[in-house]
Amino acid sequence: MSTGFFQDGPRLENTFTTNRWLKAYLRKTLPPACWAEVEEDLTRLGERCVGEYLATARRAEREKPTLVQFDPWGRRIDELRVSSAWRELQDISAREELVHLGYARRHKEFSRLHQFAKLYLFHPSSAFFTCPLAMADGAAKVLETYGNSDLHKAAFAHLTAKDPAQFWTSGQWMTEKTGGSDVSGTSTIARVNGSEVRLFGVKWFSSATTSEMALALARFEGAPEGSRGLTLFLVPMYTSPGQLNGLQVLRLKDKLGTWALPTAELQLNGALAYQVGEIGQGVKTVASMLNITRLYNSICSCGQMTRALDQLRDYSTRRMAFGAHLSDHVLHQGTFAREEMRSLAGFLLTMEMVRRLGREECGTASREDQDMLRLFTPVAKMFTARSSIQVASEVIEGFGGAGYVEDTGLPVHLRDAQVFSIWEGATNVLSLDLLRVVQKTAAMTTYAKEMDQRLKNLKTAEVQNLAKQALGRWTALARALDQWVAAEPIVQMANAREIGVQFAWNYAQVLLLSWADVEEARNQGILCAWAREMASLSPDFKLKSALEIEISKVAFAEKLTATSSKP
Ligand code: MFK
Repeated sequence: MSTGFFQDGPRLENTFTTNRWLKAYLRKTLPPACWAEVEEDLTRLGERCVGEYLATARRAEREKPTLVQFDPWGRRIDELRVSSAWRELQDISAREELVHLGYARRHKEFSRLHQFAKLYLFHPSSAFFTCPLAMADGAAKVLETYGNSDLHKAAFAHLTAKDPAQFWTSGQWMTEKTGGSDVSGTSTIARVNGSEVRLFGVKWFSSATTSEMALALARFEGAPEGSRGLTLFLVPMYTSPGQLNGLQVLRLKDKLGTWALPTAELQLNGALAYQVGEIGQGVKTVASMLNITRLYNSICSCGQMTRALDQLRDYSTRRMAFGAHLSDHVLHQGTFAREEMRSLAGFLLTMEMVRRLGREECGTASREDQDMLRLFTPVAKMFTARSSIQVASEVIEGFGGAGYVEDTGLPVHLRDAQVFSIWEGATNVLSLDLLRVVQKTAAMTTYAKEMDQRLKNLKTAEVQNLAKQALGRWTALARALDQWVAAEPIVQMANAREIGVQFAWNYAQVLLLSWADVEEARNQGILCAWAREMASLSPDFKLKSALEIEISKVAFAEKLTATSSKP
């Protein structure tokens, strides 16, 4: 028999005005005139993200994409059917100028901050439409940098359009059966026929299959093996409306999450393609796309964490257990604060990289900006991606059984978060990218210098006190880093992931202290409390030695089973 009790579910309000740090952060970071415009835009967007955009995204998730491969008479058509809501999300993205802002550069070097603040709010109400947006932005970056033909320029104009009728998104076709992280085994062939180039091969993961174009890696016939033999191509999806460009959609992937997003396997049977960048420089050319899409991955992880935490915070004030609201239980408070600090650290790291990206694109970046951008793009991505899984898991647990039930709309947080650490480079691959930067550039020296300067230049008393502890930790880490840089390759590699985590926590704390230092008293008090909480989360670090690495190989060594002694 019903008790007549019904639990209130979590409620969301304007996600900008209720955000715990975005407003204060932007107010301190943007010039006043720019901030006034951005604030108005974000206030409007924050309202839509809990209203019509969220409803559209939920509809897109309910009405999953399907693939119709044959017409009633047996002709191959490969028609991808997506919810009208998915198409609406594309139009919304154009009208919100979600890619356009980054290239129109209305706010000069601050344009990227405006754009990414919007993506941060939009992502959790977008059904992952941010994936095609990431690809569109990454492709625009490649074409802006390397484009040299009318066709390149036309594609760039579409990718950065704010008119829905003109706006295109892009796919990225790199992954093949032989490798996702390691593209050196790419077997797609680029065949030259007169002035045309046509691609033949299978692309194993094409996200954003509804896009109008893609950037694809392929190997010219006769080109060397390995990744140095790869070239990048622009491939239109259609040659005329409804006519696929020499390709077949083999099937849609049945994925753990991102249900509205059509991800497909494609067979390229002579798809017309247009070279971008130099022959044999495909990886280097596509890297500028990867660095953009990785920042998207980071900001979307942050948006997802914030949304999940917002829902739990609200619910905690409605749910009673053991005679008190959840929000009054000390263990719940501690759990929540820990996850919220993870989310804040990710936000600070990502926005700092976005700030520097804006400078780089407007020609105002220093050498140090460039070093830090290159060093911390993989770090921010690996940290936010793993954090979003952890946060989603804790949030779901915080809701108890309700968190595990589909129609509460909560399980999607965990399903979707899991893709962040896979999409655009797995954690270990990003750790190796971090190592690549350390080995090839002077970025480590720049980082060390910046940490020292930031910690020593803090002015206010409360912040300086915290800085003393941070400086102690940093000094110890810097010593370990010296050993790491000088270590043999196997030791460098084995430690790269943990080093990435250390970089993330240490730099995020220092960014938080720098921010606290310029805030007025009340905000400074809050930021200092957060800085203390964040400091308590940083794991201790000790460089793994060659011996320890040898020992850890035991996980893959042959098991001590009795099989060999079986008769
Ligand atoms: C949203 C929902 C999605 C739904 C489901 C999706 C499921 C997942 C689908 C996927 O498959 S996601 C995976 C996408 N793939 C990747 O993210 C690739 C990951 N692998 C890497 O990032 C590798 O590090 C890389 C392919 C780049 C390594 O290639 P190489 O050829 O072994 O690297 P190499 O030789 O070190 O670098 C070649 C050049 O590029 C070098 O420059 P130089 O020629 O001047 O020396 C590098 O410095 C440069 N480079 C590499 N990475 C760079 C870079 N430059 C700038 N930035 C970078 N990030």
